[in-house]
Amino acid sequence: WETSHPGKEYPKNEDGTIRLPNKNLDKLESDVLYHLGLDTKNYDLPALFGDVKFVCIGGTKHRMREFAEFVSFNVFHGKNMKLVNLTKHSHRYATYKVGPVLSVSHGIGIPSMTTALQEIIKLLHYAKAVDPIVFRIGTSGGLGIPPGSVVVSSWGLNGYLEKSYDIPVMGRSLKLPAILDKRLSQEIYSMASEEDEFQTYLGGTMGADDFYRGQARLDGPFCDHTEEDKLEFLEKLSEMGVRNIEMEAPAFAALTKEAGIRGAIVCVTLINRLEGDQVSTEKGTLLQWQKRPMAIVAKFISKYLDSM
Ligand code: R2B
Ligand code: URA
Repeated sequence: WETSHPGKEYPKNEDGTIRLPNKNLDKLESDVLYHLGLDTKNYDLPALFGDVKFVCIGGTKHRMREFAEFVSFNVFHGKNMKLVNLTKHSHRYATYKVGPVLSVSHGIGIPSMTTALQEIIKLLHYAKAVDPIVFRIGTSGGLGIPPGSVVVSSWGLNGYLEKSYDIPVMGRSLKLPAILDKRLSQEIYSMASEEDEFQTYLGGTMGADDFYRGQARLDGPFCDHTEEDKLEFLEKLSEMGVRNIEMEAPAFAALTKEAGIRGAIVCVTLINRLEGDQVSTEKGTLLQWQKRPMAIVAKFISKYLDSM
């Protein structure tokens, strides 16, 4: 059984702060952002996070610390260097703040990412941050493009090949559209330059709920399809305009849209899935490639701040 609910989008307040329509929140004496290790009673969230303009989320704690360092050096020229993990005692996600930029890890897959993202949305609301933009920087498997390429997502596709994020709620499926902010994705795509040593593409991103079978891999512990089935499926995705496969895109697209927040996904591809399944590129190269989405987002942030 599937019940479709039209995806609602909640406009921001006139001053650009985030409006949350959930009236139950008004009844709380204090709100605990459990996985971020923050709450509205013991922390002055407007003082701590009220100046946030950009939130960048990504899978690993290590990468998000690197992004904070990258922004510190490249956007703020080494100022604001002392990096402290602000959510250390939650033992879940790592959060770093460099001026108006927040860098937060989200783990692997939709449930882990949406737990972090929903608490970030509440945090931005309580902090009264004005017109914040949220990015996901990540890794992915590419479709027919050279490994090391960057994909800026225009939409997310779920495992059933629908451009939606489907979440079971009380025994029914809630369906939210997974379309990303078109202007923002194009602005980010336009950051790519001929001098880059890699190609950047704009296209659809499939977010699978599994790394192995869910991405048609043949190298998991279980496999019930053939190589021909896999290639046929990946070709079909390509024809639909999908450029890469990762594990969070539809949910990220849907929740940022629902909150009325501009959001973008920028991923590097670690492998061409038409040529294989194993991510076997040398570690140092993989780490270098992961800097590519960082560089693009940092360039966007610099440009944005210069124009303010
Ligand atoms: C990309 O990489 C991770 C799996 O290796 C997952 O979080 C994703 O979306
Ligand atoms: N992350 C994924 O989810 N899939 C890949 O193929 C590579 C990274």
